[in-house]
Amino acid sequence: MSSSLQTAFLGSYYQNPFMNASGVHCLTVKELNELSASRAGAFITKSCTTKEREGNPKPRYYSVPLGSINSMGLPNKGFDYYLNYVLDFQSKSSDSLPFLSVAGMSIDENLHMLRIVQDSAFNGVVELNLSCPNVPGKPQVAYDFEVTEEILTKVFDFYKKPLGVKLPPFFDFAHFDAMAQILNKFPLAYINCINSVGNGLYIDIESEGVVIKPKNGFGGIGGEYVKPTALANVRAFYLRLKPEIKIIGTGGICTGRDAFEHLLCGASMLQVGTQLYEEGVSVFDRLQQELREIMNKKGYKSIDEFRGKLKSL
Ligand code: RRO
Repeated sequence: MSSSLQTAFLGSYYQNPFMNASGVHCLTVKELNELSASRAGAFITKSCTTKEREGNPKPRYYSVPLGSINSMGLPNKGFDYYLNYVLDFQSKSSDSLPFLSVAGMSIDENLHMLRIVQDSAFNGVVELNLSCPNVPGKPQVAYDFEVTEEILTKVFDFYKKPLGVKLPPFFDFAHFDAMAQILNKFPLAYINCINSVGNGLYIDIESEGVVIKPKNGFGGIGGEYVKPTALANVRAFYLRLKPEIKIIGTGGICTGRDAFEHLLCGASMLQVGTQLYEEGVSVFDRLQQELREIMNKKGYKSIDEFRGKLKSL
């Protein structure tokens, strides 16, 4: 019998664990419809602010051999646009729950959007993005541990629906420990590791210049470059968080093997960013086929048989 990729997540069943990473192929209704019609197990909307934003000047995304660099600057169609989309989706589809990503520019803006979601008919999952690296003058929230705790305290004062947070990569055991201690205080549904590796610099040797316009070429790095960092973050938090907090693995998923590695580290769902940008929504067919082949070869019938079971030496 062929392996099943069926995934239980927050009380819902998804046909497979793959979804887009917020920001890729999810800005417009057209793109979101393409995702929901694709073989992706689930989808998430572009991180949004209360009002529509143009984002940073172009060029602001650049593909490089080992991944991508972006400084999009949170372009989005505004909170109402995405809330209406997911409400409409859930009224037509009973099987999988949609994910709505929010990224307010202040604590109050996040609380404002979440209050509206709380009072709405939305029954999906909210991902609170605490890690946008690209808004000039706005540091990534989750690198400030005190502010992170303050936001989560204020959010869970009133927010009772499933909520996860998108985290930036951490690079030190002291930071894994400190962040996990904060996250464990809250009824989080999940964390998503990782957002792009913030403020990298890619240089074109021909022009002797940078490749994206905003922030003098500095931008978030994604793709193959970031997989080891992503895996480390998934693993570090899997070992530190209470079991009720699930993990979505994001970063460097280009093949079924990358997906298998994220699952082995403990991820429940998997998000694809750079590779989806490169390949379009057919990437989800290929990834499922490749993951299934690996599982068949190893004799695994379900993901639960190996999830989180990375061996130490
Ligand atoms: O829009 C962006 O520049 C952006 C966001 Br909000 C994010 O969370 N991560 C990223 O790499 N780019």
